[in-house]
Parts: sequence; C-alpha cells; structure tokens
Amino acid sequence: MQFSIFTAAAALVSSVHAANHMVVAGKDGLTFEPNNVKAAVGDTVTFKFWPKNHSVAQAAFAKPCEPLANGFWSGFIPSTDKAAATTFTYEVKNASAPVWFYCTQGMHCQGGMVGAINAPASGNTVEKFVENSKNATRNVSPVSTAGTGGSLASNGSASTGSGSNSTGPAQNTNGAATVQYSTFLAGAVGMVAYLMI
Ligand SMILES: [Cu+2]
Repeated sequence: MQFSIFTAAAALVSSVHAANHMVVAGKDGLTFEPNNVKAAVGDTVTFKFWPKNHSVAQAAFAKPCEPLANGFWSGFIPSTDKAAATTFTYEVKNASAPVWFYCTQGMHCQGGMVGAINAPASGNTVEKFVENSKNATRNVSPVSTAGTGGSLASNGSASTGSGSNSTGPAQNTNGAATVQYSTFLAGAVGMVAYLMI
C-alpha cells in the first residue's frame, strides 16, 4: 500500500516540477522562439542555436543590447548547417523577476533577436523590450567567460548528424536532469509524508 501511494505521489509530483523549456535561437531569422518563456522557479531554459553564429546574453529591460552586470552569457555558438551541438541552459531562480536576453552577434539584437523569461503582460512587456532594442545604438557582448550564469552542454545526438533538427521534446542537459531528479525526490518525499499523516 505504501509503495502504491509513493508511486502515485511520485507520478503527480514529477508532472508539476522543474520543467525544461526549449528556446530556439536563429532558426527562422533573427528570433528567439518563443520570445517570452513562462517558467517556474527551478525550471530550466535551454537555448538551442541555429546557423550561423548566435549567442545569448542577459540584459536589463532598459538596456536591451548591453550585458547586465553578473548576467548570464552563453558565448558565441557557431554552427554551419544545423543546430549547434552546444546548448546553453539557464535555471530560473526567481519567477517573479523577468529575465531579459538578447543575441550579441552583429546587429541581431536590434534586428529583433531578443526575448524574456516571465515578462509581464503589461508594463515592461516583451513587445516593449523588442521596440527598445531597435533603438539601441550598439550591440555589446559580455566580457565574462562563456557559460557564465548557466551551463553549456553538448548534445550527443547532434554530433552524429541525426536528431539535431528534431522538433521533438527538449533534450535536457545533465545539469537540468540533476535538478529535476532532486526536485522530484524532495517533492515525492514531501507528498508521502503528507499522505501518511
Ligand atoms: Cu543572433
């Protein structure tokens, strides 16, 4: 009985915690798709880069094409004919604080290659961020090390030449999988404790 309760609780918990959200960078022009990710605390956002050479850096809302101090930075991730094997994953620490980002390549930021995590529906919206980015006078890359504020990972399937253009489910990095597992365990234990009271 206890085992079945645990199993049910585990199934429930695993379905509501720590999702991984995929953001496609540069696949259909100068875009991040989606350009406003709705994510909860503990969720991860993985950026997957299409040719030819894009990046993602965190910005402040008021300065769309300049690095935010201590913000995340993927570095430039080149690819020739399909999605790059390297992905960049950011973990959401605070779901109530919007996170703004942009591509630092050329004038991609001004060209619309910007986005957000949890941008609000009113006030500082992602639409306003896009508008502001068009007026930025320059596009600045961070000076921090590539991978700062997140994790770079190599997608094994991409190196074999298959699967990298898949539109299937997001592939987690090892880091994301670890986060999901630990959250899953904590949630499952909590649920069992609750059910046994
Ligand atoms: Cu770009």
